[in-house]
Amino acid sequence: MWETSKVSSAGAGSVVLVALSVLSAPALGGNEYDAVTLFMSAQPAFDIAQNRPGLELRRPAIGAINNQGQLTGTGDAGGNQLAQDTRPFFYDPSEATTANLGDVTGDFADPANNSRNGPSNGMDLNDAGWVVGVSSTTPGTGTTDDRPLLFFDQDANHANSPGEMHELNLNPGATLGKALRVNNANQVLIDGDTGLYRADISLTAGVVSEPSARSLVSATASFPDMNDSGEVSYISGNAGFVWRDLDGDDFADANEIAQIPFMDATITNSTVFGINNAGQVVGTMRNSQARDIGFIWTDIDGDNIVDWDDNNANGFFEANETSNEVLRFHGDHGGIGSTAGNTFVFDINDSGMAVGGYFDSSGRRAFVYDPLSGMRFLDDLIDVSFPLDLREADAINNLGQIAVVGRAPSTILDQLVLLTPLAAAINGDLDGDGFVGISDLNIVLGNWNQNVPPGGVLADPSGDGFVGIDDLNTVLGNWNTGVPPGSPPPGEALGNVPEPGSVVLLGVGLIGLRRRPRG
Ligand SMILES: [Ca+2]
Ligand SMILES: [Ca+2]
Ligand SMILES: [Ca+2]
Ligand SMILES: [Ca+2]
Repeated sequence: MWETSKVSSAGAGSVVLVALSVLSAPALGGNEYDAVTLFMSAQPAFDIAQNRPGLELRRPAIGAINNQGQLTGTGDAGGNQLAQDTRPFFYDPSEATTANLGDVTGDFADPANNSRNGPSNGMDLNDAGWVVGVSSTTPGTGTTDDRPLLFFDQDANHANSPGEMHELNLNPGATLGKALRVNNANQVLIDGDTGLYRADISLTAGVVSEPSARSLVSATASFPDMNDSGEVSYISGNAGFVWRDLDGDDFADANEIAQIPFMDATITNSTVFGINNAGQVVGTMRNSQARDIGFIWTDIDGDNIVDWDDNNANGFFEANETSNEVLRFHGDHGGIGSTAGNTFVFDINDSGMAVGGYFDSSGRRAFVYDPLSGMRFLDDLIDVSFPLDLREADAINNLGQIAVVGRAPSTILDQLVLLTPLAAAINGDLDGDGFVGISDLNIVLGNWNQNVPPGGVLADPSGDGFVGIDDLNTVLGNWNTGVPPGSPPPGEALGNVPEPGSVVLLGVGLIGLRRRPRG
């Protein structure tokens, strides 16, 4: 129930109060995500015309989803999991199609061809739809023929048309390479036998150009991620690192590299899997029982150092020590609260929603974490009739869409599943009941003038962490959108739909009032 004092403190809500004083708190819960398996989605017309083999979408291998809902990862052209049948896929939601991107030599892994090239993979894509990955260029095994690829659907036919697949240059001194990440500043992370480099790429009218200079991130690295500021997280040896170019010289100075602390002196292992545009980093730390403990690090004081209370001053961040910068999952955190099992956090979006997998002796479960609701298993947030178990969540975008690995019970066949938040289906439908109305307005008012965790869809449709005029206008601007709960079946007359009345007038009148306090 909203409180009069909260709304009044906004200075502009007194009219709203009168109109809504009898409203009750909304009912929440039920399904939060629409789940769709993309395992065998349709091919684009172009691929069909070219007789290209379709791809089955098995585990996307830390694949990626962008803010258009496009996906990339690795598909299987043969259905029997042979290495030479794997090719990058490009899922485009505008036609719900999955394209076989082939490799840089134009080999699309036709199972009837006995000399098809080795495995190629899609690794990442940015919001413009640039796909990066690795292309094997010969039928041989091994990595010596690996080359970095860049694909862009220039003609918007959802498929790899002639001229759209590009081979990128290798790193300085390198004989092989793979493109692992791309950001919205057109930077690409390329790994090879001389290290992990950050490269600036331009793609104009189908032509790629690359400056010769690249920034060496690390001589050895795996599983890197990169945000739009060019900050890079990566694993090297048994430790996780973050490079932030604090002096902006495109050079990884020693003082710019943060190491994720180990949790224990006897089991020295920490990993990182992702970094978002707020600079938050996710991964795992390992404790003295060799359990992987997922974490989110937020560098609150901006010194690029993981700060914690090292009570015994031994340089290890042990389970009984605390930090206001590091959130750790289970054991010492009020999430699932298990005392066994391992938690891997694989990705985090820009509003701090993180996804990953919880693994123990009884199996694997995909989870989502958000600051409002904590850590929850995704199986519990979808329709109970969905036939697959959700085993691992690999990627999340800023719309809250999640790429998940699913598997039917008693099988070993991994399948790519896309989860889309139901609440986001209609802008302003905060409680996810498919209709924008009084209950949604009440959620905004109930949190009026409050700072809430960024991205908490329950009370902040604008996603900036503060509930105010923008959020009110989002609800009012979509008023009456959708189907009111309890409506008669189609064809029958609709009952009375509540109108916001004077609230609408107030909202319209306040659209120009954008200044907002922040906490
Ligand atoms: Ca195309
Ligand atoms: Ca620097
Ligand atoms: Ca710090
Ligand atoms: Ca310690």
